[in-house]
Amino acid sequence: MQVLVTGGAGFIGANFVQQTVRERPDVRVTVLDALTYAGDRSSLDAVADRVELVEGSITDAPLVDRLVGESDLVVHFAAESHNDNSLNDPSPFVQTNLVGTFTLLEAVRKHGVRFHHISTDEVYGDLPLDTPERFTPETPYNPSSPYSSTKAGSDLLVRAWVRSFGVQATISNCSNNYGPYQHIEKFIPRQVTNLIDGVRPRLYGAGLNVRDWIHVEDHNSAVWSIIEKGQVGETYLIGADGEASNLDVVRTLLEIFGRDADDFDHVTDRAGHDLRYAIDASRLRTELGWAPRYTDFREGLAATVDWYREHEAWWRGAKALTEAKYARSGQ
Ligand code: NAD
Ligand code: TDX
Repeated sequence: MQVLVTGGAGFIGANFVQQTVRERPDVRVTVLDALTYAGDRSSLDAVADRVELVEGSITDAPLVDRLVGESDLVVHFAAESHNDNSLNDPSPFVQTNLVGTFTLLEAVRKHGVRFHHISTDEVYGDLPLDTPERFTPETPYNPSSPYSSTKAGSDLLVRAWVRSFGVQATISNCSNNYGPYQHIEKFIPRQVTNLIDGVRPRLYGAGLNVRDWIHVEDHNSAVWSIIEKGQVGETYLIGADGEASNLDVVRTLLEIFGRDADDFDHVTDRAGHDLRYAIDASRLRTELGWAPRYTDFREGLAATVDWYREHEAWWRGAKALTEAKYARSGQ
């Protein structure tokens, strides 16, 4: 099987490619990635001899048409993915997340190629802090940020191409991922690399916002379950019952680093900051028989800390620039 992975040099995509090459000798992988600030060729070093990396944009229709025409399956990870960046400049989010997804859909429609669209739980907006309520596939779309609204729009394009044109597509909406190769602009690797540098972690606002954490390998095993066993036209929510407040995550990291529990700073809150995300993944578990492997969040975090300690060369180059960007917004 020939698989085209868009965004395969980014965090989740690179983990997906590495896992796929390791576990599926029958699959040949081509990566299409624009290598933006978030993409890193070296994230595929371990599998470079088994993977073709094409540097280019998913908005480039002739290139997309050619690569899709050579594939049996497209797994679409490529996106502008950071909420804070989308508040500073939404324009690349509209281009990549909306126009890029549209370009891919037109190509899979023309060539009759199976498509899996990677999306986020943020399309559903947020939940109150103190309720047992969780997102389900029936929760109405209600995105808050330029990032999540462009992801919501891309999901709706996929649904329309399934219904109107019979495109063979599935969608997954996953909660917050953590693990190796995540860009250090994101919450967990930002705090981990701060702590490695002896800098105090930075919590937006009071730090009470809740995210539902899943290890990236569990996200990717769920994606393969959906590709192999999911029903075309359907949406699957991916989550591993990993709810934790940002404050809890920072306290756990401080403990792993042997630092005082109050050794952090509160900084300017994010505009429109979603309060809580929580996923009900029972459909994935019952219908497709999927289960996560990383069920101990502290253990997963400790392994992630070790990875960043051992791979300083991978992230060091981006640290000063990333922090300078945050400093400009008081974060
Ligand atoms: P990332 O920012 O780490 O990686 C995105 C990749 O896409 C990069 O390699 C980048 O170079 C590439 N890219 C960007 N614009 C492109 C373009 N125009 N053409 C081709 N490639 C382009 O993002 P991530 O965290 O790995 O997220 C991957 C996908 O998973 C996204 O669709 C995101 O919405 C979704 N998602 C992420 C999370 C999370 O917690 N990180 C959770 C749920 C869903
Ligand atoms: O320094 C920080 N301090 C802080 O308190 C940063 C960078 C973030 N935060 C907070 C904001 C969020 O409540 O931590 C939480 C997580 O922040 P991010 O890592 O930016 O993730 P989030 O905005 O929740 O979105 C992530 O999960 C869903 C991914 O970036 C998205 O791509 C995915 O769709």
